[in-house]
Amino acid sequence: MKQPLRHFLLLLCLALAGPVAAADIEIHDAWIREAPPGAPMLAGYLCVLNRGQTPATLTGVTSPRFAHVMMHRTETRDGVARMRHLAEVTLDPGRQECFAPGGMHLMMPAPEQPLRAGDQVELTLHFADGDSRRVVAAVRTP
Ligand SMILES: [Cu+2]
Repeated sequence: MKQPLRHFLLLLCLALAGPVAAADIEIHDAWIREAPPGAPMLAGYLCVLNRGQTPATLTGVTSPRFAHVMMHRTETRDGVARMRHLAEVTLDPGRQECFAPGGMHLMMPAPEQPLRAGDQVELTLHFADGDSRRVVAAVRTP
Protein backbone atom coordinates (compact mmCIF):
# COMPACT_ATOMS: atom_id res chain seq x y z
CA MET A 1 0.00 0.00 0.00
CA LYS A 2 1.28 3.42 -0.87
CA GLN A 3 2.30 5.55 2.05
CA PRO A 4 -0.17 8.44 1.59
CA LEU A 5 -3.12 6.06 1.29
CA ARG A 6 -2.13 4.15 4.41
CA HIS A 7 -1.78 7.42 6.23
CA PHE A 8 -5.22 8.49 5.06
CA LEU A 9 -6.81 5.21 6.20
CA LEU A 10 -5.15 5.48 9.58
CA LEU A 11 -6.52 8.98 10.04
CA LEU A 12 -9.94 7.80 8.91
CA CYS A 13 -9.90 4.99 11.48
CA LEU A 14 -8.90 7.38 14.22
CA ALA A 15 -11.69 9.74 13.22
CA LEU A 16 -14.33 7.03 13.15
CA ALA A 17 -13.25 5.13 16.25
CA GLY A 18 -12.13 8.16 18.19
CA PRO A 19 -12.84 8.33 21.89
CA VAL A 20 -15.78 10.24 23.25
CA ALA A 21 -14.58 13.81 23.50
CA ALA A 22 -15.02 15.44 26.88
CA ALA A 23 -17.32 17.95 25.21
CA ASP A 24 -19.77 15.12 24.53
CA ILE A 25 -20.21 14.47 28.24
CA GLU A 26 -22.48 16.67 30.28
CA ILE A 27 -22.60 16.58 34.06
CA HIS A 28 -25.24 18.37 36.04
CA ASP A 29 -27.04 18.48 39.38
CA ALA A 30 -23.91 17.52 41.31
CA TRP A 31 -24.41 17.78 45.05
CA ILE A 32 -23.26 16.24 48.29
CA ARG A 33 -25.59 15.59 51.17
CA GLU A 34 -24.65 17.51 54.30
CA ALA A 35 -24.08 14.90 56.98
CA PRO A 36 -24.68 15.21 60.71
CA PRO A 37 -21.51 15.80 62.78
CA GLY A 38 -19.57 12.57 63.29
CA ALA A 39 -21.06 10.76 60.30
CA PRO A 40 -18.31 8.53 58.93
CA MET A 41 -19.47 8.60 55.32
CA LEU A 42 -20.94 11.15 52.94
CA ALA A 43 -23.08 10.55 49.87
CA GLY A 44 -22.94 12.48 46.61
CA TYR A 45 -25.17 12.61 43.57
CA LEU A 46 -25.01 13.82 39.97
CA CYS A 47 -26.29 13.14 36.47
CA VAL A 48 -24.04 12.25 33.53
CA LEU A 49 -25.30 12.58 29.96
CA ASN A 50 -23.48 11.12 26.95
CA ARG A 51 -24.17 13.33 23.94
CA GLY A 52 -21.60 11.45 21.82
CA GLN A 53 -22.06 8.81 19.16
CA THR A 54 -20.18 6.08 21.02
CA PRO A 55 -20.58 4.58 24.49
CA ALA A 56 -18.73 6.25 27.34
CA THR A 57 -17.65 4.36 30.42
CA LEU A 58 -17.27 6.10 33.75
CA THR A 59 -14.55 4.25 35.63
CA GLY A 60 -14.19 6.31 38.77
CA VAL A 61 -14.41 9.61 40.59
CA THR A 62 -11.73 11.44 42.56
CA SER A 63 -11.75 14.59 44.65
CA PRO A 64 -9.12 16.66 46.42
CA ARG A 65 -11.44 16.74 49.47
CA PHE A 66 -11.80 12.96 49.89
CA ALA A 67 -9.32 10.13 50.37
CA HIS A 68 -11.40 8.14 47.92
CA VAL A 69 -14.78 8.20 46.21
CA MET A 70 -16.68 4.97 45.61
CA MET A 71 -19.47 4.33 43.15
CA HIS A 72 -22.30 2.34 44.75
CA ARG A 73 -25.75 1.14 43.87
CA THR A 74 -28.39 0.52 46.52
CA GLU A 75 -30.40 -2.61 45.80
CA THR A 76 -33.32 -3.89 47.81
CA ARG A 77 -33.78 -7.67 47.96
CA ASP A 78 -36.28 -9.38 50.22
CA GLY A 79 -36.90 -6.05 51.88
CA VAL A 80 -33.25 -5.54 52.77
CA ALA A 81 -31.31 -2.66 51.19
CA ARG A 82 -27.72 -3.44 50.32
CA MET A 83 -25.02 -1.39 48.66
CA ARG A 84 -23.13 -2.89 45.77
CA HIS A 85 -19.80 -1.51 44.57
CA LEU A 86 -19.73 -0.43 40.91
CA ALA A 87 -16.41 -0.71 39.09
CA GLU A 88 -17.79 1.22 36.14
CA VAL A 89 -20.93 2.78 34.72
CA THR A 90 -21.47 2.60 30.96
CA LEU A 91 -23.42 5.34 29.20
CA ASP A 92 -24.80 4.43 25.80
CA PRO A 93 -24.96 7.20 23.18
CA GLY A 94 -27.68 9.69 24.06
CA ARG A 95 -28.14 8.10 27.44
CA GLN A 96 -28.19 9.78 30.83
CA GLU A 97 -27.45 8.06 34.11
CA CYS A 98 -28.18 9.74 37.41
CA PHE A 99 -26.69 9.04 40.78
CA ALA A 100 -29.69 9.83 42.99
CA PRO A 101 -30.93 8.96 46.49
CA GLY A 102 -32.14 5.35 46.65
CA GLY A 103 -30.15 4.24 43.58
CA MET A 104 -26.61 4.83 42.43
CA HIS A 105 -24.62 7.15 44.62
CA LEU A 106 -21.11 8.31 45.32
CA MET A 107 -19.86 7.38 48.75
CA MET A 108 -16.85 8.88 50.42
CA PRO A 109 -15.31 8.95 53.89
CA ALA A 110 -16.11 12.21 55.67
CA PRO A 111 -13.09 14.54 55.62
CA GLU A 112 -11.53 15.67 58.91
CA GLN A 113 -12.64 19.20 58.11
CA PRO A 114 -16.43 18.82 58.06
CA LEU A 115 -18.34 19.97 55.01
CA ARG A 116 -21.20 22.38 55.59
CA ALA A 117 -24.17 23.29 53.44
CA GLY A 118 -23.01 25.87 50.93
CA ASP A 119 -19.50 24.44 50.58
CA GLN A 120 -18.28 23.68 47.07
CA VAL A 121 -16.41 20.45 46.39
CA GLU A 122 -14.53 19.62 43.23
CA LEU A 123 -15.12 16.16 41.74
CA THR A 124 -13.29 14.67 38.75
CA LEU A 125 -15.01 11.97 36.71
CA HIS A 126 -12.66 9.58 34.92
CA PHE A 127 -13.59 7.73 31.75
CA ALA A 128 -12.25 4.51 30.23
CA ASP A 129 -10.77 6.33 27.23
CA GLY A 130 -8.53 8.39 29.52
CA ASP A 131 -10.74 11.45 29.40
CA SER A 132 -11.78 13.21 32.58
CA ARG A 133 -14.22 15.92 33.48
CA ARG A 134 -14.28 18.21 36.50
CA VAL A 135 -17.45 19.37 38.16
CA VAL A 136 -18.22 21.37 41.29
CA ALA A 137 -20.68 19.77 43.69
CA ALA A 138 -22.56 21.92 46.19
CA VAL A 139 -22.99 20.63 49.72
CA ARG A 140 -26.60 20.91 50.78
CA THR A 141 -29.39 19.34 52.75
CA PRO A 142 -31.81 17.20 50.71
CU1 LIG B 1 -22.89 3.47 49.40
